[in-house]
Amino acid sequence: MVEHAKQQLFDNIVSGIVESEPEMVKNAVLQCIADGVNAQVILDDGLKRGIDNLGELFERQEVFLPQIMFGAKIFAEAMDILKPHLAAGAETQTIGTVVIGTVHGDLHDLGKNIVSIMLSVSGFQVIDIGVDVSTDAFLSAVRTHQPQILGLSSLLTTTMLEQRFVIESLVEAGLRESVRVMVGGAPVSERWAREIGADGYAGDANRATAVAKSLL
Ligand code: B1M
Repeated sequence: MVEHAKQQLFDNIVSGIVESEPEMVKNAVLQCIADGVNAQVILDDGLKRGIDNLGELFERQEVFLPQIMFGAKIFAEAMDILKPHLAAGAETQTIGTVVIGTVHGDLHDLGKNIVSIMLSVSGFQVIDIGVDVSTDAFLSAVRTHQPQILGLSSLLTTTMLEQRFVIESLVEAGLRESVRVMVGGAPVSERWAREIGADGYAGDANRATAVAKSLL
């Protein structure tokens, strides 16, 4: 496919997310797939760029919450189209179980969902327990599913603190030795992960897969 035509499709995806035009995004994603563009590239150069642009506009108060919510919906719908293509060539053998969720007080799930998809594609059984997950619910999921890895996602500087709380609660419940904890999300860093006693940190979904494998 000609480079400038591909770039035009990525630009349509970005504009469609920023300008609340779901059909523009859907058509551009489908066209990219039909043209054989790699699903991961569509995600990175189209969808993620679009939602990041929207976030920057929000920060500058040039768009407001309803536009972000609509952009997130468009993103999620496009992910439904991309998911089978990301999963093409997926591992069929299960290499471990991951329980993953977004911490209490936090409703952001686009990134967590991508991490879940990439972990599944890499052979993990993923038990996604959703958003705004209480510490008790994380502990209960660890008891029930006995995963090798517990994944805690957080997108807000305020809810990052919940990651620490979950780890402390695992210790108090006598469960800490039974599970490795991986943390992630935009405000989270390697340093924060070390500070709260997590076993691993990943800055993006591909890294999350590599880190999860290293934690097994
Ligand atoms: Co909100 N939001 N939001 N938001 N939102 C941010 C995060 C913000 C940075 C926007 C901004 O001001 N620029 C800001 C946070 C500021 C801060 O804390 N420092 C913010 C705010 C303030 C808020 C509200 C408080 C706004 C309000 O109400 N006034 C509110 C909070 C609601 C709540 O959670 N209680 C809110 C609400 C929302 C929506 C609901 C409208 C929507 C979320 C919809 C949804 O997720 N279903 C939303 C969105 C979409 C965003 C932005 C624009 C995009 C986030 C996103 O999905 N990115 C965001 C700005 C931004 O980040 N550019 C923003 C795409 C996604 C693929 O990336 O999530 O980073 P990300 O995931 C990556 C990595 O972080 C990593 O891998 C993923 C894939 O590569 N990763 C992990 C994620 N989890 C991981 C876990 C791992 C490992 C890696 O291991 C377990």
